[in-house]
Amino acid sequence: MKKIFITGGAGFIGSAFIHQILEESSDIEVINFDALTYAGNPENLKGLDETRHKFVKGDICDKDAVLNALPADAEAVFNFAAESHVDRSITSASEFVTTNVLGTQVLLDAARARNVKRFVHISTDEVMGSLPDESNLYFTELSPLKPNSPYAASKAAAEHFVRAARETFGLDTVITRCGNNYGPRQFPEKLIPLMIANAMNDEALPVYGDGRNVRDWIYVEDHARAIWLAFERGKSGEVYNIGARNEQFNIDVVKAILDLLGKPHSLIKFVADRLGHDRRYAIEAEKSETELGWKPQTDWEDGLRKTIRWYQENQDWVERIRNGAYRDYYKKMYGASLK
Ligand code: NAD
Ligand code: TDX
Repeated sequence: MKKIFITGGAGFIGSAFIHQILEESSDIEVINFDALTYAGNPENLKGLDETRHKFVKGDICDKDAVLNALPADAEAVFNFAAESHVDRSITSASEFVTTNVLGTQVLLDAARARNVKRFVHISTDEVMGSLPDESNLYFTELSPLKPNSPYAASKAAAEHFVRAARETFGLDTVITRCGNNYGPRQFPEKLIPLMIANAMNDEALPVYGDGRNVRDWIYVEDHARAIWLAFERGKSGEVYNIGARNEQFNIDVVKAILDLLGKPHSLIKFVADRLGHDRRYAIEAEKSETELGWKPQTDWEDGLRKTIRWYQENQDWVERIRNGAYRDYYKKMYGASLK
């Protein structure tokens, strides 16, 4: 069995990655190291082949816990663990510095100590800042890092430490930078699941500013596949942008969700804009396509339909979150109570 160490595997993308890896292989064993913060959910791990999935509850900032869980000569560390929500980073940035920066450094040190063969760091397009409205400019791997939110700044800082571990100590590293993911099991604080959950409950859909911000959406399983290929085929020290060439205005995403659910557009409510709100993300993914032989497989309409169906069929999953600490978060964030 080949051992891989995954951090943040109880979250949205990490859990999708583990489901995919275990379904598509027979010789890989996963150690899933996750602190189970508000965003980590053991329900996301249901249905995994338990003989090849070992869950360890732990914080990536805890050096001893990481060293205890990380097997010597593991094939790879895949670092998904992070504080991942921009709005929360605007309210309070310290947790983002701790987990996203310090936690990454702890993992890099542990990977060297355990002689791990490759360190795959999951970063984001947001480290490159914002593109002008409706321009023909795109993020490439050569775009400068210009993070605008505390979240993006912490992810950019983490990338620098990953690079430094390679340049200084020769650790084999690969960084992936993906755009906005959507799909099953995404925590409802993020745009798409928030709008689906609110629409299903006939609640207002809060759209920031003029709704004309652009995000480049990718189905989570396509992202997961690209990460695996970056591990298998990526060149050491390289960065790979991942995107499905699918730019959408936020307002169009929200209207599409309402239409697919058969709900009225009158549920849309324009609210105050996010501070420092990035206008447009758009990814040039040619390097991943040519060097990794990767291509997204899920078309936007199909992906959105599948995603909505998952939330309709898993209302218990959504309701358990909406009835927990998320309820207070929502009230503070949006000044409105969930039903
Ligand atoms: P998520 O918030 O759904 O999950 C994060 C997971 O990390 C949770 O399971 C949480 O319990 C765990 N975690 C948090 N702090 C931890 C700590 N200190 N120690 C151990 N575990 C901890 O996030 P996601 O959307 O799945 O994102 C995963 C990664 O992908 C993140 O690094 C994020 O920056 C990156 N990313 C996300 C997107 C997106 O659209 N969601 C896009 C590009 C990149
Ligand atoms: O209630 C909302 N209303 C709204 O208009 C929310 C939650 C969001 N929005 C807007 C803000 C953004 O323009 O929707 C867009 C998407 O917002 P988020 O889902 O919060 O994602 P974003 O800020 O773009 O960041 C995401 O993509 C990159 C992920 O959360 C990050 O983890 C990832 O790195």
